[in-house]
Parts: sequence; C-alpha cells; structure tokens
Amino acid sequence: MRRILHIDMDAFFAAIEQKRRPELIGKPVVVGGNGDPTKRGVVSTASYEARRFGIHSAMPLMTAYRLCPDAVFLPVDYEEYSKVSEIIMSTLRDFSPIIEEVGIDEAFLDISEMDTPPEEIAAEIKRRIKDTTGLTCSIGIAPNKLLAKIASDMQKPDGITIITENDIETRIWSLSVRKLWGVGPKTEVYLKGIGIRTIGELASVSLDTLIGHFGQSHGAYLYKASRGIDESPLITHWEPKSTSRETTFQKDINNYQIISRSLIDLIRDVADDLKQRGYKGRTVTVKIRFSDFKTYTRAKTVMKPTDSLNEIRWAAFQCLKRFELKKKVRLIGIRVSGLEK
Ligand code: TTP
Ligand code: MG
Repeated sequence: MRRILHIDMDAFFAAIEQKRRPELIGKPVVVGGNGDPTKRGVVSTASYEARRFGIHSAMPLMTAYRLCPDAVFLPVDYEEYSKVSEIIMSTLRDFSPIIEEVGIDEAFLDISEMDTPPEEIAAEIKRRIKDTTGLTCSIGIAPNKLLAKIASDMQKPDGITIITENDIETRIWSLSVRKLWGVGPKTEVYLKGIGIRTIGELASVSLDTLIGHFGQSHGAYLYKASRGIDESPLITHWEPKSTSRETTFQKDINNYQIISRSLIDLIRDVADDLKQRGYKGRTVTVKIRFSDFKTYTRAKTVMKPTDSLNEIRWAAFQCLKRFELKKKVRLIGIRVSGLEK
C-alpha cells in the first residue's frame, strides 16, 4: 500500500503578501493583475477574509472590487512567490527524494518507504514550512495521488486530512465530480446533462456507458477515479539517466524567434554535455512554463541513441511545434533521457 502526501499552500500569493506586510493580516487581500481593480485583469488569489465576500481566483478584478471595495488590491509579484516556492520545495525534498512538484504552491511526496506514521510526517512538514516561510499549508494523506489531492482540500486552511480506501463511499462519493483531477468545467457540464453531479453518481455508471460518452481512455479513467483508484506514479524531476538545461527569461515572452533561439542554445549545451560525458540518448523532451506557471512537456523518441546536435535539434523542434504558444513563455528547457554510454 502506497502512502502519498499532497501539500498545498493556503491562499498562497495572498499569504505571502500578508507575511511581508503584517498590517494586512486579518484583512481582505486580493492579488491579481497589476493590482488596480479599475483596470482589466483577474484575481490570482484572495485571502480567506476576502473569500467571505465571494471573491475567488479567475474572477475579474472589477467584480472583486464591487463585492468588497475595502479589500486591499495588490499586483502579482511572481519573483517573490517563486523564491518562497523554492524554499518550500527544498524543505519538502529534505523529507523524501520522491517528490513531484505540481505547481508553484503544491507537491506530492511519496513516503511509502518511511516508518514514521504519515500524520506525524505531515505535522513535521507543516512545522518546517512554518519555520522557513512563516506560512501555513494543508496536507492530504492517501494511498494515491488522486485521493491525496482531494484530501488536502478538505480541511483548508492549515489542515491535515487522511483518506483511506474505507473512506471512499462515506467521504468521497458525496463530493462534486469537479474534485476529481481531470474533470474540468466542460466535463462537469456534460455530466450534469446526463444527471451526474457527484463522484458517487459517477461510480454508479457502467464502464461501457462511460466509454460510450467519453471514449476509451477518458471513460476508463473516470470509472476508476470515481472508485478512488489511481496507480499513477509520481513524476519526479530528478532523473539520473538524463541531462537537461533550462532557462528562465528575464521577461515573459511570446516572440517565437527568441524562444527558438534560446532553445537552440540549450540544445547546443546539452549536446556538448553528452559528448563530453560520453553518453548518447534516445528521448528528447522540451518543457515550457507559461507566465501563469502552468508547465507542459512534449517528448520525441528517436530510433537510435544519439549525441548529434542535428538530430537532437530536429527532435526538439518537433516537440516545440506541438506546443500551443498562446500564452507568454516564462521558461523553456530541454532534456535528453534514456542515456547509455
Ligand atoms: P491554489 O492552491 O489553487 O490557491 P491558493 O493557494 O491561493 O488557495 P488555497 O488555500 O485554496 O489553496 O493556487 C495557488 C496559487 O496559484 C494562488 O495563490 C495564485 C495562483 N493562481 C492563479 O494565479 N490563478 C488561478 O486561477 C488559481 C486557481 C491560482
Ligand atoms: Mg494553494
């Protein structure tokens, strides 16, 4: 039986602002856009005090202002938030090397190999994060990633929630289907159309019916997910048999020329590194982090292991072509894996 933790910071951007300006503690704080609620822009996050007025992420700043004119509106300061994020991630890495960093304020940790009871580890993680950053987080403990993520959200803020396989019917089935990873607004509306609102209602539908509605792969996923089944491994960034380079742009950019030129520089570095260390690799992965910190990868595997600059460049640009470059890019990276001497 695996033991997975999901750690998610509470009101992350707003909590950081309240931490560095203690006069904001206990006040409604809205972080978003350039901090001017008369201008276009959306709420990135709101303090729990502001959420009481109905303010939430992705809401237009002007709407937030209407709901609570007395709230303190602040611009997004990604530089500061990423610094805090790095401190949190390195604190978590002290607990287990098997870590998947999902976003700027959340991560999965696999503690299956540790003897200490999970709730003790979770409490210690909360103490350490509080010590190093002054911030609180909420932690879910479960046998898999799917349930751990649902659990971390159940007692926010500052909570620890354990979900076991025995809790699925009693504590998971009553929740909205939206709580399942991979069920977004579109799937939610579709499911509502066929009379399904809760995870339990989803679990009452046959596999064949779900495949009929959603296709083989998504249908089978929903069938398992509604039963709390998820075998997906943590995607750790640390991989011994690979070499990688990445660069964060000074300013987020959407200029394809600059993006591809940076990629070429990184490819050159990686190819040099392979040759120097006497390795060849088969899989080329390009990673892009957008201005909203959403991070995606595309990979291409070549026929034979290679250290050739031309071949790696070809594979990397095949990957680059498969990204939708609608949003500005914050970071680009390349990795060659499947290395052999
Ligand atoms: P979340 O973890 O979703 O939200 P949160 O940490 O602010 O609040 P909670 O206590 O409910 O976890 O997102 C983390 C940060 O990501 C959040 O502080 C701001 C940013 N973010 C956006 O910029 N836009 C969004 O739509 C969301 C949901 C988050
Ligand atoms: Mg959070």
